[in-house]
Amino acid sequence: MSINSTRRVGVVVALLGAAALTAPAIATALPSTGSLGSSAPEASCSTLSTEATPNGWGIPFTDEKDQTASYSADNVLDKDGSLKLAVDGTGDRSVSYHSAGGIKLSDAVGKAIGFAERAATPTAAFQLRLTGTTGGKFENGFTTLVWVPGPDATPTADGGVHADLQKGVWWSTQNIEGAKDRVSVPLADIVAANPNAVVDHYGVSVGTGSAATSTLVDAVQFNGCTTNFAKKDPASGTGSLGDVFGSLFGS
Ligand SMILES: [Ca+2]
Repeated sequence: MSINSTRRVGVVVALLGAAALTAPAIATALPSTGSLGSSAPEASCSTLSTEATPNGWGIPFTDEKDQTASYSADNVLDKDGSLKLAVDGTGDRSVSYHSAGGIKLSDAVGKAIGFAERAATPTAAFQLRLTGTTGGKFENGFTTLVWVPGPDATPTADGGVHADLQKGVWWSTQNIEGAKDRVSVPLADIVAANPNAVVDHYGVSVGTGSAATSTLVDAVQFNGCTTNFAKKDPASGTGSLGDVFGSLFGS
């Protein structure tokens, strides 16, 4: 090996090292660029959430931090696992959220809301954490809208999809215009009565009030984004690093 080729290898190794150091920084910086040029911060779409790489899914609220969900190798409708929601009694709750970036509720209901579930009976609920609602007790208009499976919900014993929940009925944890006393009403009616409502977080949950139970959830759909929950990262987890290498060596 000549001195020149040895030196070239050294340069390549240095480039690889730089790419490895740079790639995570790029990945971390990306979501923040979404806020440029828009009044409400954009929530990035997380198409995959795994035990090692939750991609923004979890519990950002300290008063709910113990109500954790877990990642399971058991499947709903695909082959890579799911999100497991489990409670051990009526006082327990299990939930996972993702930022919705403060999009308008009226815009959110223009796109499909849904998720896949496998449990003996339909169990999981969908949550929309709002601010900007009208008529409630909180100054910032905070409430949570909840969709729960009714008697006509899609069967889930062999895996099923709760689709088009934006057309369904929801109840509100706070009394607000259009949704009072925890009575389920059409989401469209809530939207009409709360024109300034925005969605800060969305999520899936079990409890409070359920007897000990568990369910598997997957393919959570909101605002044009579907998140696949999987137990493990894909085997080709170096894909993004490979792209960096490709751009380095392609230039
Ligand atoms: Ca999955």
